[in-house]
Amino acid sequence: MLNVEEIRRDFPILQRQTASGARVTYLDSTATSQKPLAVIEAMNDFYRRSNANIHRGVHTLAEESTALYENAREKIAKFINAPSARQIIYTRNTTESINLVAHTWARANLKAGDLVILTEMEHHSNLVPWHMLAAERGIELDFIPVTEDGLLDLDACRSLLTRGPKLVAFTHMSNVLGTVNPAAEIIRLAHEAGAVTLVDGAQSVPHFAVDVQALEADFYAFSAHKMCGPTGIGALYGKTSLLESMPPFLGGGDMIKEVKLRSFRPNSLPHKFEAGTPAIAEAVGFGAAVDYLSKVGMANISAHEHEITEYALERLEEIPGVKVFGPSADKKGGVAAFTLEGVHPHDVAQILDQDGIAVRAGHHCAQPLHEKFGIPATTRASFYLYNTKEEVDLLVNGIYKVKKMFG
Ligand code: C6P
Repeated sequence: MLNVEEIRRDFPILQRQTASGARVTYLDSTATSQKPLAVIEAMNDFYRRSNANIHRGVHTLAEESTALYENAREKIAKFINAPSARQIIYTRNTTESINLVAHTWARANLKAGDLVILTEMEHHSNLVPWHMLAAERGIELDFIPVTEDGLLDLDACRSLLTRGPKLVAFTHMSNVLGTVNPAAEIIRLAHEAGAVTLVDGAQSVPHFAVDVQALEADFYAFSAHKMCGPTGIGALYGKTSLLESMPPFLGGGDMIKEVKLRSFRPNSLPHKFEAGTPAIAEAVGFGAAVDYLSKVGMANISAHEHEITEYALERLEEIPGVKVFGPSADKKGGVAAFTLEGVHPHDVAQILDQDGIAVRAGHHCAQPLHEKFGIPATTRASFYLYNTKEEVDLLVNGIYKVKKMFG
């Protein structure tokens, strides 16, 4: 199990206070996680010692920086059990990873009338790229419904699959309901129906062990900043045969083997999809984040989050007027999105902030899901390896304070 007090010492930001003198209670890791010293120092060291452009120079610094960039790719591949680092494409984030698939694989393979299946619990980054393709190409979209208790309706999924979709793209874990979807089963069903699968792993990779080979995922997208790494970098995993058959994404330096005035030959994997000078220090930080999480142990992290979430749901549900969305703790990760009767979610978040409690309020980039539940917004608390039951108590006390202020 985790020694949370020791872990908290790894995160300098958790020691700070707000202007009012309150200690920071960070319950917003679903938006972005905090960064341990190991990540901050890896990036600092990179700029102090090794900074140079990659894949271009023969000098010592260029070779060092290239090695650091590529070593990080190896670590990331190992972290999700990808067969090869060639199958890890660096992107800016999950959003760009999904857009990469929509721009390359989908534009090369989908035509008017082809069906893409999504779910009602998707983040906008796994909705809007498909809306854009629907407008451009006339592809059809349909959605696996979400049940009242926040689960995907798998019977409805099976029936949608009889319509022969070309792609099934879904989130492994909802950023609002916290639902952990049965990814292996959905992928198996989708493959039986002849569809390619794309998994949005923005909320899964940071919180529990993900094995892309065991899942048999065709594409898997995630972001470094939600898993103790820096902003500005993410990854797309893909099966080699798919990645090799896809046209490049952006054109420019590094993604080519040869350029003539009127033509070019794309580079081999993974460089074919990485045009221009990439986020090199961020890749180094991403590698350090993966090292940090591996050292703590993903099984320990998910067990700790489960304990905190179970406690949080229990305590939140005690508060009259609070309604928590999503399934029970055994079917979800560390997310508790809730409404408080008679108080706008933004007011809840603002009053909690007076005591240093950081939560997010709004639709969390999942507007259709909120619409489904007939609400414009929720207040969302989310938990990670550094959160404690005492912080849950502070949240609960804060909500009682809000209730008192609003009578
Ligand atoms: N959700 C949240 O507060 P990016 O921004 O590309 O790193 O991640 C996008 C994304 C995609 N899918 C899911 C399930 C997500 O939760 C997110 C990011 C944050 O919920 C910021 S909106």
